[in-house]
Amino acid sequence: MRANRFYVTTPIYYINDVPHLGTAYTTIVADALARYQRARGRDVHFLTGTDEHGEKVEEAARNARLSPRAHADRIVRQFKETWPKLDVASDDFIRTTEPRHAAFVEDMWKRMDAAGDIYLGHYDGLYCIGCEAYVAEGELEDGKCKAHGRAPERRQEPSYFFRLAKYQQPLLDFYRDSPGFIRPESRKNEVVSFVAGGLRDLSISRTSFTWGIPVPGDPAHVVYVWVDALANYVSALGGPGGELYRRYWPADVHLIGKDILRFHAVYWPAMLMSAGLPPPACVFAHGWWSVTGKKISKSLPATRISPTALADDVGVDALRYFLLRELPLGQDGDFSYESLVGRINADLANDLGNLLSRALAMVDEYTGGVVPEPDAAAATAGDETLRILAESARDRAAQAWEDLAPSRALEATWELVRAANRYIVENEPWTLRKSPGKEPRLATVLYTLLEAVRVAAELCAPAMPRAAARIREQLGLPQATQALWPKWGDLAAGLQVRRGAALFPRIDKEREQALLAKWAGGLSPSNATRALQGADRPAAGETGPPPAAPDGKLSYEEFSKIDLRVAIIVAAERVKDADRLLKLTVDLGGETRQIVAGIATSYAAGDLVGRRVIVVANLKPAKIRGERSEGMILAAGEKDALALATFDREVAPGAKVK
Ligand code: ME8
Repeated sequence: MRANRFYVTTPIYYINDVPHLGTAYTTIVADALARYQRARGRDVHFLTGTDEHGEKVEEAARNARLSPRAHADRIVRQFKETWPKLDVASDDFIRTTEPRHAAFVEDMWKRMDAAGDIYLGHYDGLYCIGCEAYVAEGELEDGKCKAHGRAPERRQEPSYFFRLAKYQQPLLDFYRDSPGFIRPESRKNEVVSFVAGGLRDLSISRTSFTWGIPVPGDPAHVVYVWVDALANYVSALGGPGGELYRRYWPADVHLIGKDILRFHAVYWPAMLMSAGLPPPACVFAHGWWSVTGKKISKSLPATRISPTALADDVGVDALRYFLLRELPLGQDGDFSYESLVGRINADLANDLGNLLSRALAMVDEYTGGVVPEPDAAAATAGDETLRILAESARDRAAQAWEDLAPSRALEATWELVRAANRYIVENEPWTLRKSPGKEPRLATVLYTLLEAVRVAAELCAPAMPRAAARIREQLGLPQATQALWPKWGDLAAGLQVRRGAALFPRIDKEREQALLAKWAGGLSPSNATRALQGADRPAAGETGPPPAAPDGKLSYEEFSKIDLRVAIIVAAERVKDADRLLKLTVDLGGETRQIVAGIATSYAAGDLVGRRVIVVANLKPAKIRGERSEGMILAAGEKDALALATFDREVAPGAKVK
């Protein structure tokens, strides 16, 4: 990377299809890389766009009964609308039908021609429109293209050729001298052996259709769509004479899928060498997503996941987190809804969401919501351990983002999130709060905890910009115009924190079922909507729970369905305008919940904090006086003299009551 500059690109997508999970993946990864680099204060340029010429697009327009231009405008609008909905913030969007693009394609052609690398010949071969490339007989399976499942057509046409063969040795030398050019490393060998096996000159013009950029000096030909498309990375910078070109070229990363590696790692650097322009620093080919085991394809509706619809169902942050975290960049992966829900519940609701709500609930309750001043005299080795871990997580995350390994960056981030959750349990702020003279220690613990939350939020920001912004806001921090890579200790005491709704609500069984049914297309819209809204009564005609046994006795199996857990009350307050109700925040080990309990006439709010109680943890959430209640606390006795069920020795929060 040139000092302080970072230029990252996605492929420009064909407009024979709308954005889907695969194209969204590449674009979200590129966006996260750009956000990380911006957070490091670098001058970032992030480019995406659309590849609008060629036979494939001409064919798609014909099928849609539109002119290629009208078809292009229609699909391009969908791309331009989709990316911001996924919080993709590119600096530019290039369309190959723009004049600025054609200008550079012509310039590049002339440069290659001037280098003596273009000649007129005749092509006779098999052409796959899906690939927009000639294919060799040996690459076919049962006479069909392996990638597109269609038989290529025999084409005989006059064609201009690029002297690719001449660049065999220069390319091999370049790969040797620029070891970081093809990544991941595992993909490099396949390219090197392809080139070492011998290169044939490349056909770079077509006469069989007209939807393209005319060849300079011979308008009977249009420029081959791949030559046209690859040029976008430079045309978008205004070509070699442009200010942006001087600032950003060569690109730091062309992020692509493995399907188009050969075009980027062989043809593109050879064309640039011929045109006298430097090649990009790195082409990174990521892996392939399948959907529940199947290739994403127009003919398989179940694989046609709309990324924006999915983001509407689970939240943009959750979708982005999942895609970045689930699959190490470079590897193939299978998308399944169950694993999406699993990650949301485990990593986002349980780990990060709970960390935030636990921390804010305690600060709200114990210090009136003010970030306390830590007291160096009250610090312990445990605080220091958390600081060291936070700094190491930050540095490992940075290294991982630099290495183009988002999944590893998030793994490091989560080490901090989990350590911060453990820090709460180890330091028991609710006990400190009730111990006279422990105020300085309580202040130090709460400060350290909030600082860990803040650092974790900043580390999450490249992947989940909304969650990071929300955490900043709840911590009372000003919204940075630009995310900043965090430094431990920067959190100012005195800020006013603000509690709020769950950052990532847990997807409970019922909602999960509803979502799964919706995604499988199995729910009627009314039932799906009802279930998605979390309605708790079965609809008319639906079967309810099985009737109780006639003698009223439960089987052990039925009893064991009740999930009783040990919880510690970490905060309690009265519910406005309700004499009997207290709103409790309880710590269930890895999880914080809000429970509304009718015990206000038996207990004062302040006496409850720190108590261990028994919670029915799998009770359906309910709204009581407008407050969400996610469980029930066990108690016995008359209504004004209730006694809470508790324990006669210490048990860890979250432990099962049997
Ligand atoms: O190839 N898994 O455009 P394209 C992961 N216009 N990534 C996927 C994917 C999947 N299942 N499906 C698609 C083109 N992608 C040319 C590019 S660039 C100068 C010209 C992503 O619309 C992946 O990045 O077919 C792949 O390389 C790209 O979409 C192909 O997009």
